[in-house]
Amino acid sequence: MSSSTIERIETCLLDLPTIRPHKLSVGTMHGQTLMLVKVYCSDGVVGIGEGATIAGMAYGPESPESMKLAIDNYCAPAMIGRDVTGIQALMAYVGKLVKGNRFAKSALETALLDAQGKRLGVPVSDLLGGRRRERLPVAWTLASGDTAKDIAEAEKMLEARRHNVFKLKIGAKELEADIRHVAEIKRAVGDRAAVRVDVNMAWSEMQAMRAIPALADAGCELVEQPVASPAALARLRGRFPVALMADEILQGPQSAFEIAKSHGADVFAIKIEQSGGLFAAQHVAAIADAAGIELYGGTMLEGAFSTIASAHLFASFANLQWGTELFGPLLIVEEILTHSLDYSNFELTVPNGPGLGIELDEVKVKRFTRDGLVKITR
Ligand code: MUC
Ligand code: MG
Repeated sequence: MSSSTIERIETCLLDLPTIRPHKLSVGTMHGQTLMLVKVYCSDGVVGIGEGATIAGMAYGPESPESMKLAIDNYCAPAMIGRDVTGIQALMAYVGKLVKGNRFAKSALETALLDAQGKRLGVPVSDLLGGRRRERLPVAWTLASGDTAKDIAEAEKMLEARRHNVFKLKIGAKELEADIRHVAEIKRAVGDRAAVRVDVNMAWSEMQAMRAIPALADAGCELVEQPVASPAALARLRGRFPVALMADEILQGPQSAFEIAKSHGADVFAIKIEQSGGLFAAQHVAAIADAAGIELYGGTMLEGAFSTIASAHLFASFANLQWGTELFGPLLIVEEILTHSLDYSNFELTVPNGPGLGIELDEVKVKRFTRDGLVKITR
């Protein structure tokens, strides 16, 4: 195969409104900012990647602005002129020069995989070992902050056959109010849908001890990241008839190994960005499989590019016992694609064209680009 090198790298920030306010215990989102990165290669191929996070810097250590800064000032200058076909070697080189910045690296690795797939005429899932499934179950998050509104939203989703697994964002209110909220929603949807909760680390261990049995009684099947401490999560695990899932404490393979060693979770919410890229997320999955920990395909409420990169990866997993929550593009007002993604019958179809198999709509990109600014590194 002929070699190809990187000629230029472009980044921009897109500010997109959400379809409604999205309320988490860490903050309320009214919009989502996507950091898009385009890698232009000497053979004419262009790869696209994306970085996104939740509620500015309230959720994690990176922001779309910090991802852009890391790429523009440190990663991109080091990557210009380098061979793009050896993705792991190139990302290892970037890793030597730039520590941390997992989300920025995930965006770059996504762009390199998209480019390589286009170059070889194969989907990204083929570059990750091949897909085991064509469609992925997709949960929806009910997070309007109002029980009646959430029930109405759940009914709409069930009616449209778009989602029949609902994750409720709790942890911002009193325990009793949150438990009532979950119980009312589960009562309303009954056997037609599964109900899970995400506390986003808001509880102390004592609060979790009080709340989790009540949530189990209400019919909740899974509690995501109830507490911040990995040790507290490990102590809670196995005490209640409900699965406990690690999310925020899962920051790449090393943390996955530590959690597995302490029997610290029943389920891992794997996210490509939090893992530090698709290959690192593959390692997290391997650790989970080896430890008997079940898997869930998580999201940072990303737009189409990170969502579909995640879909290619999750489609290749041996185990995906809890499905996915790859609904990010549906929460923002525009998909920014020329062709819509296929969300139907409670599932998302994994595209099978070359690379990620999706195409950016440049007109929409222009409309939402912050200050019309694109940074180019040559
Ligand atoms: C999280 O904490 O899992 C995923 C779905 C959602 O609504 O928020 C995210 C982040
Ligand atoms: Mg979570």
